[in-house]
Amino acid sequence: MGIGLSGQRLRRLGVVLAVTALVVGGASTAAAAGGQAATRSATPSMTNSIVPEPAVVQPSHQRFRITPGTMIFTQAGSDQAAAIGDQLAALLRPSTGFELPVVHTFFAPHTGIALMLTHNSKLGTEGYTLDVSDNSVVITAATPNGLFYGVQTLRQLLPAQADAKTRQQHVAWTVPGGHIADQPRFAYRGAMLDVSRHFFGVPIVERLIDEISLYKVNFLHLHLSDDQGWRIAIAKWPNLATHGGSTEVGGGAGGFFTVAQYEQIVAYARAHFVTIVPEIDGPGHTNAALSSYAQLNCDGVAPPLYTGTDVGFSSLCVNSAVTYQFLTDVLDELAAITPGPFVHIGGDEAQSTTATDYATFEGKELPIVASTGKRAIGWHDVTQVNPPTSFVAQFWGTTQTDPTVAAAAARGNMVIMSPAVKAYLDMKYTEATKLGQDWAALIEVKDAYGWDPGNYLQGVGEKSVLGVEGPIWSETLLDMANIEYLAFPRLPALAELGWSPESTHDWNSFATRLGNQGPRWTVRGMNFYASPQVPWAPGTVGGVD
Ligand code: TNX
Repeated sequence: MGIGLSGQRLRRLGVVLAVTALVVGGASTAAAAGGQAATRSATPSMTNSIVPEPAVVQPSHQRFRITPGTMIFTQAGSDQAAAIGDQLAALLRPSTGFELPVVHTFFAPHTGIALMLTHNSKLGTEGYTLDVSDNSVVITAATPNGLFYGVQTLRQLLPAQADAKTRQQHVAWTVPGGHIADQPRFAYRGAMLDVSRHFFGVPIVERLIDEISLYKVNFLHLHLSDDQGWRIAIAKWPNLATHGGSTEVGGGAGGFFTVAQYEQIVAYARAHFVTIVPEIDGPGHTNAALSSYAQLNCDGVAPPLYTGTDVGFSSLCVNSAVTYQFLTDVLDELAAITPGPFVHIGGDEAQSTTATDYATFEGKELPIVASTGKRAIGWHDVTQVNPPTSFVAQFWGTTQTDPTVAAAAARGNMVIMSPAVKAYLDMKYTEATKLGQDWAALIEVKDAYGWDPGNYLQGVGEKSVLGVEGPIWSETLLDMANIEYLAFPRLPALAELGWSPESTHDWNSFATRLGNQGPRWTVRGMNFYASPQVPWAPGTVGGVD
């Protein structure tokens, strides 16, 4: 299981490139015939390159050029601002070959690139401004989060080669001029990785954090337990990881995160302004735990490990005290290594638990989560039990009406929107796609983009929506190339729905801006689906399924 593309894949890419070029040409022609053509272009401008689309963009005719003498200035007294400056320098030094010293300063200088903290509360906790003139690039924000997002926008305004790991010759490192004022529509913009069905280690999770944070995604939900595998070491219940983590779908070796590895992920995420949301699923999706400890089963018999892909066959023993001791121990240990505010309790597809038992179980688990100081998120199934209003429901349904979720929203519960027919990143793009599943829908890029999270589920309006999340379930996914193929380009589409004002949503604009991500992904060595719906910019090499 490698994090890059295998040699065989790279050889196949040559063929795919030729095919992609044909397909893309055809798509552009078809779009042009409709008079609504999204355009192909390679030179970044403030209007054709940024995903998610900023709230306010005012291009100018000026332009800044990064040269061997350019310096990066960061707000004096802020370690986080300094760290963001260092990240930018570390990204650009290999490709430009420039020194790019990072210097701390109290006031934005007249030349160079400056990352400045201000007290301007209009920018909110994640907003920023970006001003590019002939002489300088100035990013201001009220928080380091905003500075980080300003830098992600700046990266997208640079030529794609900026992301290269080796020195690029004959590139003018030009940033198009203008003014951007930006802040997110929703506070929660998430991705989920299922490390249970197939286990993915620290390098893959870190690479995914790199890729999602470029699109201002700020939460990564890790699905740490399911029937096929338990993926986090718990000191008081060690067999969970050593036995329950010892296989995966298809019978591979599986694996689990040690506490140190989990903490490494949390720290890496934090440096990219991503908050980890750990999930321990229950009462269903628990075969790996049941197999690890006989006393968690009502009949006292541990079932064998499971490597198939069925759902709905397992349940913790609801009327047994040891179940709640187990949950208390697990959630205490997990909360202690999770700095973020949320813990996800699953709660989906509990077909092997009666409705009464389900209510009993959730009624006992929710206070246990509260006792750890964390706020519970769960799949929307949990709204059946009238959870307290602090509970956040993650909607994964296939319809646009769900009276139980609407009633919860009316009571004050917030909702994360992950409708399976739009936001499930493990759904196939088309019937021809090999990876992924199709139980909810086939989801092409235009479908993934074409909905409004604040006006989708009846009775769940903008004010009840905490944000969006794209789950990457991994029944069919073996490596990073597989993950990337399903997440890109649909995750950037979802990121835009989560960040950009509804008034900016426009397929043709998005398709053009998305098409300009293609060369960046190619330079980064990412795998992705070169959808024929998108006018990929020259330099895009599509990936393989
Ligand atoms: C449904 S969505 C599930 C998961 C599967 C996924 C596959 C949800 C809360 N449960 O157990 O992995 O479908 O698409």
